[in-house]
Amino acid sequence: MISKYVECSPEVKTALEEGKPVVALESTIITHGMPYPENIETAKKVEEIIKERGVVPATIALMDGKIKVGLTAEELEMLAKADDVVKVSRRDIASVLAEKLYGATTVAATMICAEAAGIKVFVTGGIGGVHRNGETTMDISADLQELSKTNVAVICAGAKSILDIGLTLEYLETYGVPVIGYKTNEFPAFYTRESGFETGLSADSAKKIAEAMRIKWELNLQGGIVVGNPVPQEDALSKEWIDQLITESLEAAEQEGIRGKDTTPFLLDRLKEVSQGSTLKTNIALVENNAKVGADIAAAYYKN
Ligand code: PSU
Ligand code: MN
Repeated sequence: MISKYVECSPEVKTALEEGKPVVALESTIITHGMPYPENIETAKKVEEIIKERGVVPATIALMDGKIKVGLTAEELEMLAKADDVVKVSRRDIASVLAEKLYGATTVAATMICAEAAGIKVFVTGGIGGVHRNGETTMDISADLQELSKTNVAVICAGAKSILDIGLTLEYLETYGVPVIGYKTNEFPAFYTRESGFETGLSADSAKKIAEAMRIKWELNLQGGIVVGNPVPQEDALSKEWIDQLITESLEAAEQEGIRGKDTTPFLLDRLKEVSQGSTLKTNIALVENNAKVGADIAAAYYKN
């Protein structure tokens, strides 16, 4: 039944059939996370990095009533330029397919589509989480619930401090989601290597993470794994500076009445403006770094 809606590119299909490593990539980062043309340049670069490591990249989006797994260069370009693409989380998938709209998948939706296609590793920039004051607004990304039920490992640079990182980690702990620091014990905060919060778990190699994935799922411990891979030191921003910009941007969002699914894209765009592009540069660097680690994890997982 599921395969009726999933359309894999020929490269992805062959790799999956032959048991070769594949890495899923999300599309919201392209449509709502970065401006054109940096979005398309990054999307292509990330695919290149993964291919260089002998792994097949599979960018995921909804088009023509299908879940497309592995996009052509034309499809990527179209998504990167379009301004009418729907940001799709779990709740939106069925309606966007029914209406045959263009849909960009968030972390939650990409996990669902990757699992439907049989992909176990997914690389992104940062995960959604509990927003600041989430305990009263109840703005908690559906990414967190998804991580508790869908068996895909998500390689990210942590979560931004536009979120409440402490509450995000508490939520993940409650739902039994392993958060593993890659070569660190501290959960990274996207633009910075530090967040002030420990992961509780850490791994020193892609092989160890691949082993943890295998054991978790062999034990039928349902759900995903978060791998927190800190941004390289040379690309990290100063914590004091970015914290200040984030505080100002959150105030601007409040004043402009930005809510719900528009919040994250609004904050990303504003941060890019007020930092004169520094946040975008760091965002690109960390996604590329995640692609390297994610490809290594996929290669190790499929070798077992
Ligand atoms: N964080 C980023 N860039 C992004 C996102 C998060 O640094 O593009 C996107 C991801 O697709 C993530 C989504 O799944 O935002 C979370 O949105 P929300 O908070 O509305 O659940
Ligand atoms: Mn939200």
